Amino acid sequence: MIKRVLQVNGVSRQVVCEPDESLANVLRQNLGLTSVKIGCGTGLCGSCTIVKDGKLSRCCRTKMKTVDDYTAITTLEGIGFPGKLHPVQLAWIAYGGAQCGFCSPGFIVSAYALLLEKQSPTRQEIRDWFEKNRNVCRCTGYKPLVDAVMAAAEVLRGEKTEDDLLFKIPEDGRIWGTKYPRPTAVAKVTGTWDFGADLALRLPAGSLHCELVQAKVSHANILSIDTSEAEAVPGVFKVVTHKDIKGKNRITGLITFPTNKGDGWDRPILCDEKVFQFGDAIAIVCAENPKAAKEGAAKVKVELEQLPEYMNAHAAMADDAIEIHPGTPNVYYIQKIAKGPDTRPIFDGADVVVEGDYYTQRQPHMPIEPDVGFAYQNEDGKLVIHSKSIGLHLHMYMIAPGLGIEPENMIMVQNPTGGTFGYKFSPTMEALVGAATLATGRPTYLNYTWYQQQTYTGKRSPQFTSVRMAATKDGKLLGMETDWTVDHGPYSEFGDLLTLRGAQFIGSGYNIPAIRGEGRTVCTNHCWGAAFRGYGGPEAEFPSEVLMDELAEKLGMDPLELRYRNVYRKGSTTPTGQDPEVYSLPEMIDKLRPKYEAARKKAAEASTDAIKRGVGVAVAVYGSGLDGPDTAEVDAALNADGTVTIFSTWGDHGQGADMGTLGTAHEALRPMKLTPDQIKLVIGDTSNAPVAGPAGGSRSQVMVGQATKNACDQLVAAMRKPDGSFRTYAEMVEEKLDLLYRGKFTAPANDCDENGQGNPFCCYMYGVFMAEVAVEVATGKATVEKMTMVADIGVVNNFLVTDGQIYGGIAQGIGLALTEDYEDIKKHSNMAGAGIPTIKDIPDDIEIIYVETPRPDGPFGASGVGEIPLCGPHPAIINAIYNACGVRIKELPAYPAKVLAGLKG
Ligand code: MCN
Ligand code: FES
Ligand code: FES
Repeated sequence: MIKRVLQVNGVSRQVVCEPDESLANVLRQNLGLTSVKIGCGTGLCGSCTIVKDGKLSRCCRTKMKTVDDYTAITTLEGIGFPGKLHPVQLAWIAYGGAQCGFCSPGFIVSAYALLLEKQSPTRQEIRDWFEKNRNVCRCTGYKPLVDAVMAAAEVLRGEKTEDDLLFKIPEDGRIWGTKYPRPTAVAKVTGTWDFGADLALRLPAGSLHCELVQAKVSHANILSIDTSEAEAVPGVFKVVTHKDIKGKNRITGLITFPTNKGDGWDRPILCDEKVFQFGDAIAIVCAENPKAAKEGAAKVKVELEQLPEYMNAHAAMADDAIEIHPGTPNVYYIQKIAKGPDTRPIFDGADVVVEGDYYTQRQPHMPIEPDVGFAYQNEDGKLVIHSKSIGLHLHMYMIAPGLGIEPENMIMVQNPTGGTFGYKFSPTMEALVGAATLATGRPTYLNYTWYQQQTYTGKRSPQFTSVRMAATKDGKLLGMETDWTVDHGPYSEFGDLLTLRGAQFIGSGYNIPAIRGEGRTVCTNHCWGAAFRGYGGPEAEFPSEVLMDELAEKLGMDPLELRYRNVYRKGSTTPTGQDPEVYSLPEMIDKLRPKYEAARKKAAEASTDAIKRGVGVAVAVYGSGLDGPDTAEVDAALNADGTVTIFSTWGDHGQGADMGTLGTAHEALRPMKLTPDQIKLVIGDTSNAPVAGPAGGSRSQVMVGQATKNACDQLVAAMRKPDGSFRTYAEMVEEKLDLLYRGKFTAPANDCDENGQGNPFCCYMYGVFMAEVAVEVATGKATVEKMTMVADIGVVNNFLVTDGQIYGGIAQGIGLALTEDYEDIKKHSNMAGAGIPTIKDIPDDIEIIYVETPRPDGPFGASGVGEIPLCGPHPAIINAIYNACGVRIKELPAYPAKVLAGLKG
């Protein structure tokens, strides 16, 4: 142990710690300064940024033995706090800089240091600073952060006042359709929004630290597991294996369709007979401290018989491949599409036919906050599990039989969450901490390292897609044939539903009268397929949107014009045969056209021999909802002081369930003339709120929004007196009127049939994307210089949120196009290796044009937004690369080496 005296935020603080402990952990654990967040833990993300002796430092990498006595340290707590915010914090709120908020403390400290050094930085200097100091954000697309620093600098220079940064409620009192800041913003910009690892520091004494014993191979039989040496390590309380699990020891994958050849019970909580993928959990070492847990985990002996590893769909489909789950074929689900007449005669008679093969990769979600959770038994003996779950009730039903506990004896709570982008549509560690607590009788806590986050949570499923299109010579689409193969990894979880997305969204946006095709879900030994923002949309729309450009070229037609001729108009139907709910695509393309012409002219003028520039477009459509009659419930209660509380399980990835709920409830409660702070939010606890459904499929604003509105409408109706005035709380009690109302909504939609035909969604989101790209001829490196999105997401609840959703989604689309992958388990296991976009990868110039077409089935006309911005950037970028330099990339990501090979070849 060593002792140090540190000058922290202007005061002397003494600490005693291990010499090898990190400064980040000491600030967090010994001094309670939890604004210092630990994301990557390896110096790559900047979430632990502090000022140390006048310089920025990523203190997760700093060992205490290298820190001198009296080192001066400034953390976010020393810069501003609730009630006295620094201008940078105020600006972060005003510009929507904190979505999930996990990166915010590190960024704000970094921006604070920049503004001490430079009073009037340019936008480029701010970008260079964040790049140099490795501040990485996965939510915001960076532009709002640069906006915030510029505004804070103006305040610090006296050109603007702090008051200028505060949101002013309009005179009519309405916050719907404004930039009202999200209610969690102050906590997020002050580092007081407690994420799972922060909450875990305050678990009671006696809580156990968990460390996983994980597979280091991708496919094997387990011959034996020996825990004896591990259990002898001082401090180890128990090593939990499959033998300790009282239930089925399986997480159900909730098979959606009867034609699925699996039964869904394929994912072990703790491996018993087999290892199915790298990182699979085999045992949990529960110990009094993290060190003992780690030491114990290293001593668990697992004897394995290695089996052939099928690391992609083609390998698993080979004739000699063994069944990964014995008894279930590796190709376990087939989805057909058959719309309109037979396509064969159409293709035979068409003026033009084009076809191509495409691949979208295993995109990693890369939240900055690694997975974290804890469990305990409450005073009623119920098992309470806290995690990053964005589908609390769903996860409860998926893990309860495996744990051997009735759902009514469980409570699920969502901790403040540092981004998920869909990976938390899957249970990850919920069943692990649940099993550990049931086996030990103690509270248990598990915090993945970022390496574990990357190697042992689900990813976007890679997809191989072939598409053929037939058209007349004037560009009218006549028919389409498709074939797609989804590599879903070893676990079936929602794999059939994902494969259905190929039927629903390949070629979506266009009226294609005849479609035939088949998709299949394949079990492999690479990382399991989880939902990822867009869930099948980016995979489906990449092939058809690149092929549309190939068709345009063959026809000698402008690609935007080809799209314009074919997009949905009255009388058109979607690939599933549904009438679109609105027909805004022609108007959206009209809005883009002048910008497109200007961009093409600019690109032509700015191209040189060394740097080629090009412009690419893409259309994208995605549904808001789970398929069919999607349902949500929300409660609204009148409080004694006249305020209203909303009880909801709208899951919050960081997108803004808080603002979504507040904006919708405030609008619905407007007759009562409540101010926003008179609406209290209780979100994310199954013990006090009904089933809102998971926050996936960009469904929440529509489904949960409608249920919220319905609950509020009922309350308002109950409070309204015959003369139009409203009952007080006392009058409601006196008249024995209910004080709590349960709002419900069921989408007017139906499931697709075996041919992929039906009306699966009541609301869709539409996007038209334009990418302006520069390609460096010497290296093949493509840089996106500007992105434009025309978005129809219905009527907007909150523009600060939807702008942020669009910037952030576009940034992930750029990553999908150019840099991101999780193929090589070694190389892609850290943020940099896996290609997370840093600020230099994302243009500062991102333009959003809204076309707000009210949706008949959305609350106050709203549709969803979350996923659409990630459904179109990648084909637009790939089309732009082709238009710049003539290289058509059909397998993502478009690494420089691939483009260079194309340039040379
Ligand atoms: N919204 C709005 N007006 C509209 C539509 C939506 O103001 N017309 C707001 C909503 O109030 C909500 C947000 O936009 O705050 C997203 O709403 P919606 O599209 O309904 O999506 P969900 O709330 O169901 O969120 C899920 C969606 C998905 S599926 C993924 S994945 C995702 C995403 O949103 N992951 C995210 N956005 C993310 N953003 C962040 N920062 N982090 C993630 O992990
Ligand atoms: Fe320290 Fe990522 S840089 S946690
Ligand atoms: Fe930056 Fe979520 S707000 S990572």
